[in-house]
Amino acid sequence: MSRASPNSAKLTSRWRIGCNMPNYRLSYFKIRGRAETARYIFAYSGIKYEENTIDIADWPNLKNSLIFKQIPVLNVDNIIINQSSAIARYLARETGLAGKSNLEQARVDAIVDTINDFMNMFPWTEKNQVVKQKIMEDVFANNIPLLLDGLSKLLGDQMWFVGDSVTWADFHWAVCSITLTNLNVDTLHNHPTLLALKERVEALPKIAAWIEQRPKTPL
Ligand SMILES: N[C@@H](CCC(=O)N[C@@H](CS)C(=O)NCC(=O)O)C(=O)O
Repeated sequence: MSRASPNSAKLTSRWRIGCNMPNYRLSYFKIRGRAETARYIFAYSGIKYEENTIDIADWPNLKNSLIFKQIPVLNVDNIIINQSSAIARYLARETGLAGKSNLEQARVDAIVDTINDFMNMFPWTEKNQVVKQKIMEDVFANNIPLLLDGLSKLLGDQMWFVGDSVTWADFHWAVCSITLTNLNVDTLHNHPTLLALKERVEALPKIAAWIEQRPKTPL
C-alpha cells in the first residue's frame, strides 16, 4: 500500500510531521459488521491501511492463530489489537476523533458502549430462524425505543453527539443505524434528528466516497 500522508487537520503531531506512520492491516470478514467504524475513521482521516478480507473457508486457520479466536483484529506494525471498540478508539485517538478533552472522550465512549449494548441484544448467531425472528422483533419492540429516545435526548439540537465537531461516536451511530434500518425499515421514523445525523455523517465527502466504493453487503 502507498503511505500517503493523512490529510485531516486534526491529526496528532506524529501524523502532522509525517514520520513513523505505522503499517495498518485490518482483518475481518467481507461485511460492515464490527469493522466498519474503524473503516470510517481510516476513510475520513485518509490514513492508508491494508484490508485483509477473510474468506469463510480460511477462517478456521486464522482463528487458530488468534489469541481470542475472534475478528476484527488490527495489526499495527506487528502488534495485534483485538476488540472492535478498542481498535476504533485507538484510531480515533490517533486522528483527533475521540473527543477534545477527557470528559468529551468519556461521553463519546459512553455513547459507543450504549449503542453496542443494544446491538449485542440481537441474536446474530442464532441458527433457528423462527427463534431468531422472534427475538429480533422483541428487541425492536422492547429495547430499541429506549436506545433511540436516549440518543435523541443526548443529541438534542446539536450537529454532533459530543462537542462541536464529528467524533467516532457519530460514525458508530451512522454505521449501526444502517444495520438497524436494514432489519426494520421503520426504525428511525420517529427519530428524525438521528436520521439527520446518520445522513450528515454519510455526506462527509470522504465517508461518501468510501460508501460508494465499499462492498455492498447485507450486514
Ligand atoms: N467483542 C468483540 C466481538 C468479536 C466477534 O464477535 N467477532 C465475530 C465476528 S463479528 C467472530 O469472530 N465470529 C467468528 C467466530 O467466533 O468464530 C468485538 O467487538 O470485536
